[in-house]
Amino acid sequence: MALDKILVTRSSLPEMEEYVEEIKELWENHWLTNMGVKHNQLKDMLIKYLRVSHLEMMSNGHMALEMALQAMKLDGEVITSPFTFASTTHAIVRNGLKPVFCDIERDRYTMDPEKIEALITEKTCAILPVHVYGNVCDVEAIQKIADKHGLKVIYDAAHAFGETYKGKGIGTYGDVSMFSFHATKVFNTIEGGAVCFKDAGLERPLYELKNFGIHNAEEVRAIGANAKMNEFCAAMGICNLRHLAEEISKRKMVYEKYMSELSTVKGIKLNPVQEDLVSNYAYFPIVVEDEFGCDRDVVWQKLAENDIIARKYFYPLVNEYECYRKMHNSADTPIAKDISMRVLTLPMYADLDMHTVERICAVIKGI
Ligand code: T4K
Repeated sequence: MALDKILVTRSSLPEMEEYVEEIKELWENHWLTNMGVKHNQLKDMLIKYLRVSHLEMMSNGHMALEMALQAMKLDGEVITSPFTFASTTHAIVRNGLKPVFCDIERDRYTMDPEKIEALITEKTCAILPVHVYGNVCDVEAIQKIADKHGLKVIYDAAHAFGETYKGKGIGTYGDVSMFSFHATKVFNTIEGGAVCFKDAGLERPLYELKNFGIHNAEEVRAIGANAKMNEFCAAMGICNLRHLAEEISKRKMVYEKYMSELSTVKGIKLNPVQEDLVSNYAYFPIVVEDEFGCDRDVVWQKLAENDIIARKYFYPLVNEYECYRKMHNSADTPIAKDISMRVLTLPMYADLDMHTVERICAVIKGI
């Protein structure tokens, strides 16, 4: 991709000198992975930052979700959203579980709690909703349903790092939450992720599962994977976490600029921050409504002609993927289907300058 293009996001990086300083120690101790000093330091920092009781770091968000589902020893059907990245559903299926797709709410793009109960069968073991774009699911309604039916709740919080809802860290809702620290996320460790959980009993299984299920030098108790975060990634996380508050406040300025530029454009639906949410401004989605006069793909094309590469997160829906469409029908999730045809996420990152935001909005207004 040419560097002069404006891409949907751009990784945050610390000053190079800061990172070099942070990794110097690794040349002294030659300990590069397998839960070293940086890994443990970042873990402690994250527990405080996210205001959670338990957390295990992983090599990426996807493995965090896979390991969490395995550690919970779930069996049967999992109610989830098709309006997400491939990872969410793949983690379910790769654990031998069956995804059951629930439609989303039109305004916040997260699982519609009113549609969950109709999907519950005697095989349902869990609900796995997604905090899409950093919009928080209706956590209270979902918990009520889970409690009533004895189901676990696992949140895909890949987009929601650092958010608080009603004064509580977002990772404290449900039984488990997964965060992604991928290069494209608000907080990155290059590749990385974490799982936060309430049940202290999951700590040891998660620690062992991410290290091949090794219990001790002579005993392997479970069929684990290799999902350890290495020391270079953890060091990047330590540096990036120091600057995160500033990064999020810059994102907020970008968000406010977009809102003021686009709020008067008829047919462009914006995504206001929910009440009681301290947002991380992860993404800037717009929904192109009929009133705009042309469809989402035209908007995407016009932006691309101007070297602005917006992305259709999330199109197609997961239940339309080649690997799932024989078993699932996107007509069963009509709102998710409709939004996936209309949504566009505009460039959003801390260093996006106001002049570029104006230029992006001018292209949209010009259509
Ligand atoms: N659940 C949800 C809801 C998720 O959105 C994701 C990941 C996961 C689970 C899984 O978490 P991880 O296992 O990834 O930790 C990107 C990311 O690769 C993916 O992490 C993310 N969601 C997804 C929404 O977006 P692509 O295929 O769109 O990435 P790509 O390579 O096209 O990059 C998008 C833009 O980001 C580029 O145009 C420029 C920028 N970029 C990219 C990279 C790789 C950078 O600035 N630096 C970089 O190093 O999936």
